[in-house]
Amino acid sequence: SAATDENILRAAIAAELDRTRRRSLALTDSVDDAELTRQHSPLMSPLVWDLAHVGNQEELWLVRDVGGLVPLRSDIDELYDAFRHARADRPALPLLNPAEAREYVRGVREKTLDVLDRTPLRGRRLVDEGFAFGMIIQHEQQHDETMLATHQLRRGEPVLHAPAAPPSIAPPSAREVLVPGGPFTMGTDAEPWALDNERPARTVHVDAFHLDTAPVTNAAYAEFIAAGGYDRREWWTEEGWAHRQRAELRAPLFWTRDSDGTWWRRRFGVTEPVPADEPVVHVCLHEAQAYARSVGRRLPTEAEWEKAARHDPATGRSRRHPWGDAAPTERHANLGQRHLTPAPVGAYPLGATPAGVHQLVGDVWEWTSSAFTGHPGFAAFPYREYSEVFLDGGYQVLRGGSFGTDPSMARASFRNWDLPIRRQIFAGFRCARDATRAERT
Ligand code: AVJ
Ligand code: FE
Repeated sequence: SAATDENILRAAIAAELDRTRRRSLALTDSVDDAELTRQHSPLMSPLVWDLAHVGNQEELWLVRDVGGLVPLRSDIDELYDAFRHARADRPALPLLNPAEAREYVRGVREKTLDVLDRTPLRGRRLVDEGFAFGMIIQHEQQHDETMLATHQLRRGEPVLHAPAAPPSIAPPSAREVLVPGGPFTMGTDAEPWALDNERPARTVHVDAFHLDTAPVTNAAYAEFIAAGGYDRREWWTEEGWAHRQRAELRAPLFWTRDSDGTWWRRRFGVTEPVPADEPVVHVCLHEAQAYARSVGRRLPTEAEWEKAARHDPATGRSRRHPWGDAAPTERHANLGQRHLTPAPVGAYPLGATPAGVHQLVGDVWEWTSSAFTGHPGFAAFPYREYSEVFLDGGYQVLRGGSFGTDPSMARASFRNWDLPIRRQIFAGFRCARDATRAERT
C-alpha cells in the first residue's frame, strides 16, 4: 500500500542518514582536538568546520525549511556559510569547538528524525520536501570526501586504516574502444535523487571518438615526466604553462623522487613507492591536458564521457551505471572509502561497459575538457547556491567518482566540478581521440 511504501522510504532515508553520519564521525573521531581545529592546508577547512557545517546545512534545509521548527542555534549560521568565508579564513572564526560541534550535529539529527517522521513522502510533497533529505545526505557525503582530502593533506602518523584495494584480475584487452557517432540521452529526469545540475534529460549528438579503456596509470605518467613533460612548453596550453611556471609543478601532488630516481608518494601518512598500475591521482586539469597532448591525444568532453559510461547501443537507452542499472556492489567499483587508494587497472572487470571501458566509476575522478555549465533547461533546485553560482565558466567538470566518493553518487549522470588548478582532490584522467574519417564509417 502507499502507506507501507512511504514507511519503507522513510526507513531507507533514516538508514542513509545514519550510515553517512558514521563516516563523518569516523573521519573526525580519528584525530585529536588539536588536529580537528588545525588547518592542514589553506585549501581546506579545519575538520571541525566541515562537521559543524554539515549539521548547520541539515538544520537550515530540514529542521527549519521542511520541518518549520526553530533552530537549535541561529547565531552560528554565518560562521558556516561557505560563501561568507573562504576556506583559508575559517580557522580564525569563533567556531564551535570539537565537543560543541559534536553536540550540535547530534542535536540537529534528533530534530531531523522527528521531521522525517511527520513529513509526508508522496506526490508533490515527496518531490518538494522528500528531496531535501536526499540532498542533505549527498551534501554530507560530499563533505566526507572533502574531509578525506583534508586527511590526505595532514602530516603525521596514519590514523585512517582500510584494507588494500583488490588486485588486477582482468585488465582491459584493448587500449581504446571506438564509440560510434550518434545521439544519446544525457542527464536525467528519472533519477529521484539527481541534483539540479544533472537535469533535465536531453538528446545530445556525439561524433565518433575513441576512448581509452582505462585511466592513465602512474607508470604512464612517470614516463611523461621522464620525457621532460614538465618542461616541454609545446605540450601545455597557454593557461596551463603559466600555471606550471607559477606553481612550479614537477610531479603529481604528494610525489617525491629519491636519489636513484624511484618515485615515492605520501598516502594518508604512509610513504610508499608509487604503484605502477594504479590510476594517477592528484593531478590538475593542466597536467592532464599536457599529458594527453604528449601522447597525441586529448581529454574526453563531458558528453563523450557520459555517452561511453551510459549509452546502451542495444536498446538506445542511457543506463544508470557503466555495467547496467544494478546498484554498485564492492565488485563493481572502488567507492565509499572502503579502500584508501585507487585500485590497479583491471581490478573491476565486472564494472566495465559492454564495450570494455573499465573503471569509469570509482578509483579517481576524471577531468574532462568541458567547463561546468547548465544543461539547456537547467533550473536551480532547491537552492541557487548548490550549482547555479558555479556556472560561470571558471570551473571544470570531473566525472566518475573516486575511492572516496559514496556509492550513492555512482550514478553516471552525477557531475562534479572544481577549479582547473586543484590537485588535492582525488582526480586523475583518461585520454580520448577523434575518430578518423575511415574509422567513422
Ligand atoms: C560538488 C564537490 C564541488 O565541495 O564544493 C559541498 C559540493 N556543495 N557543499 C563542493 C558541496 C556545498 C561541492 N562539489
Ligand atoms: Fe557544503
